[in-house]
Amino acid sequence: MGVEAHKDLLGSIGVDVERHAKMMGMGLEAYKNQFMSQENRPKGMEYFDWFMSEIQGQRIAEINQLRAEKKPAVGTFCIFVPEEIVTGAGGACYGLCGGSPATIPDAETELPRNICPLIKSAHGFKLQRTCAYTQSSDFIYGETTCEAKKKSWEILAKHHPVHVMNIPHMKREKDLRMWKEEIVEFKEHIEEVTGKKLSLEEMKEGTRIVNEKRKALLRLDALRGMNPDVMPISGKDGLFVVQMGFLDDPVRYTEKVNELCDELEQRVRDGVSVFPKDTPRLMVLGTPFAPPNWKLHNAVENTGGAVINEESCIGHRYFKDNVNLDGVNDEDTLMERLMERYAEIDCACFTPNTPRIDKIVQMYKDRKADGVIYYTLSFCHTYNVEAHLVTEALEKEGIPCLVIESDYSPEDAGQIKTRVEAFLESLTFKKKATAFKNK
Ligand code: BJ8
Repeated sequence: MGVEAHKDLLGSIGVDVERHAKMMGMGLEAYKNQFMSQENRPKGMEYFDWFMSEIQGQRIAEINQLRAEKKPAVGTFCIFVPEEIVTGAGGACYGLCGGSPATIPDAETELPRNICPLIKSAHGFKLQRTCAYTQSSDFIYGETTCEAKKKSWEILAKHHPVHVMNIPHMKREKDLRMWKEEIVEFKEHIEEVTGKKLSLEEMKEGTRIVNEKRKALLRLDALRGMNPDVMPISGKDGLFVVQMGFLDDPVRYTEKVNELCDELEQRVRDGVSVFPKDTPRLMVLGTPFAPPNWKLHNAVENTGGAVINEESCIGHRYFKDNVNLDGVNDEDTLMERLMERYAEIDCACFTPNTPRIDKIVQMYKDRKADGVIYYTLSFCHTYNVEAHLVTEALEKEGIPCLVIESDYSPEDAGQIKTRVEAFLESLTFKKKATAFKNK
């Protein structure tokens, strides 16, 4: 079916249909070349290939059907948004387009050039009206995580309703109290949109649904990275599955991720790996990879490496913690538990953020990885500055690390490839030397 079949709907929600169709055509072509050409892909990826073909078609129709039933549709740019509440209200909470360089020139008519590409790309999608998710949302839920985002909401609000959540930058008692109030306020805002009070049971059900989704993703993460001898799925496919988790219906998505994991478990039992033995296995740390930002994964996996995990918000940081529902019998306790879960997020916007550093070292050891790439988007000051402390800790542990700062333009793809190639060579050499020493 695809976008063509939903042209009228797209037009009715204000999408620039012609420009949108052109962009989607390019996106699907890129997906075909970069993903569907991989050999020995798990059969379970067929669902995600289908979802990609309907990403701005059937899924948009589903979201707009929910809106017609007075259910909320909330667009986000950050994992701090309590999606459990939107899900509990029967609505859709999804990530908005923000990973393409094609919308940046438009954004630069309103925003400065020297800010993070994610913010500019997302802003440009709104100005161009080429993200059907943005066009479908009742409101965009912004947060005060970084300086550039915080200020850009004021400009974005001229074009689309925006509701901003105040995220503290420290995790002291008083900060957490304020955070809980923000979650309560978010719930009240959802009630305003739907014109209906949310019951405790509905919110608990929304929480159960999202917990299950995160559990499935944690399962996928373990299958990707915990067995050094068998890597049953490529890093690119692994990343793509996680990316789609921010758009798909959570119940259907969880079912499909679990089906894929069943197949991957079988592959592990049968020793079916998509990479040759001794392929250097890398963890990637840092800022989120919004689709179609596949540049780094392509660079690694086209030059003989494998990405086994993303320590990122489109990755492990998103699904590492769940909401504890044990003994939750009233709304106040639920709000407290939500706050506790969200406060576990170790985004670099917090100071101090030492748990993130300890976690990275532990993850590396658990996965018996060969090296890490610390990846930041250009002008992301929080992750760029935090790189110093992370690389210092990695060095102390003797963990090989390559730092890459990049934006969405294709111009540095060649340079990144060369640097990744050299890094992989050094890891292969180290592996051989260790094997020789242990003989
Ligand atoms: S919880 S990482 S999703 S804020 S990359 S826009 S921080 S300048 S995306 Fe993020 Fe939430 Fe944190 Fe995760 Fe700013 Fe940095 Fe750009 Fe960023």
